[in-house]
Amino acid sequence: MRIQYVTAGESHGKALVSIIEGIPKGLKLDIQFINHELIRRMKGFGRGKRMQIEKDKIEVLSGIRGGKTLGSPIALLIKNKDSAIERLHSISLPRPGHADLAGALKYGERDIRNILERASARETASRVAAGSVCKILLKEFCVDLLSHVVMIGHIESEARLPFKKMKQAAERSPVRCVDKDISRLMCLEIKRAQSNGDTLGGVFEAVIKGVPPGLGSYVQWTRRLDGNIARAVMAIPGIKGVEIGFGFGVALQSGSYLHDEIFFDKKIRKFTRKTNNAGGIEGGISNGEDIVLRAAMKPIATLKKPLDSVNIRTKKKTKAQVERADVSVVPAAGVIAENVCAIEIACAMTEKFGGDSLDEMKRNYEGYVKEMRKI
Ligand code: EPS
Repeated sequence: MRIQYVTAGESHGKALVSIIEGIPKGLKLDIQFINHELIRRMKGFGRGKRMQIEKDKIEVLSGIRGGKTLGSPIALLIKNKDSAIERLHSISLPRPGHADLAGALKYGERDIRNILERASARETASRVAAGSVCKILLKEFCVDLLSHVVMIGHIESEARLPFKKMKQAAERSPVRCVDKDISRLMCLEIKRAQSNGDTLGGVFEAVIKGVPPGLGSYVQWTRRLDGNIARAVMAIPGIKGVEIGFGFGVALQSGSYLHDEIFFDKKIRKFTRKTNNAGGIEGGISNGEDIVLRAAMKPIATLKKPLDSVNIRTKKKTKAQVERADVSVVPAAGVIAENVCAIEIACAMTEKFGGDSLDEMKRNYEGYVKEMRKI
């Protein structure tokens, strides 16, 4: 059985909820770790006032006894402090770039409030809660994930470090950029956008380490690991492009340059590569190298200097709605991507190694690794 999850909750409703099914029995859930992931999502220079109001933390509603999973669905609750949904004013001025107009047309809605409450990126807190449960499962199999910001506006960082160092350096930076000087420039760029009543997008990179070869499959398009990862990352609000490995750059390279040549290390009895342009996935299957992806995020659609729009009730020309909002959320998007990727990898792991309990899953995993060595 694959892991499945759903989320519920409006941005200013009582709470956000995640229900996750398919996590094996016997996994020790570190609640502090889950809460820490939620706080990581709230951080980043460029965040707005809402993040000063909330202090996201989970309450476990089901699926756990004595600190360990029962194998039953896990329900997690995050209470909203700003939960005034019933008292909030109605909205009729759609923001270009937001779900406002398309959502109003789709649901036959004249109050955009009823659209934006669920379309808000606040929902991603529930995805991070579900993702962090999957991160805990992946830790049992030595799979680890990181994200770092490589571009905000026009400011770009080309710095790449070994996994552990990159993870630590991203955590220290206010914009999750591993280059200190570029970090400072990114903060200045965000300040400049803020003083102009504007917003900024950017690019983050995520790296997944320790993924065994053989996750995902080419036998059915729905099982391709790259397809599932790209879908999960593209489904983060504001994401407009996802690249795996060399990404769009592959179109410019010849095959002889691009493809990662195969070697065999007799000592450790392992196939090795000197390059990883494939980004760890070939034929829709993990190949044992790090999975590397990047995603481009558009600037936030709520502008202090609003763009032209049309009042959906009167049809008169107007300026778009001005709301409390963030200036840039690229660092947070990276953290969300880590967590949704953790869900996809955990899905593929449970698909391959199955098992109702963690012990059973581990036995299956170890057996597979042993057999793989014989090839
Ligand atoms: C968010 C909470 C929201 C926004 C942001 C993400 O809070 P509020 O709307 O009350 O200020 O800060 O939402 C958006 C970027 C969006 O486009 O809706 C959060 O928890 O991440």
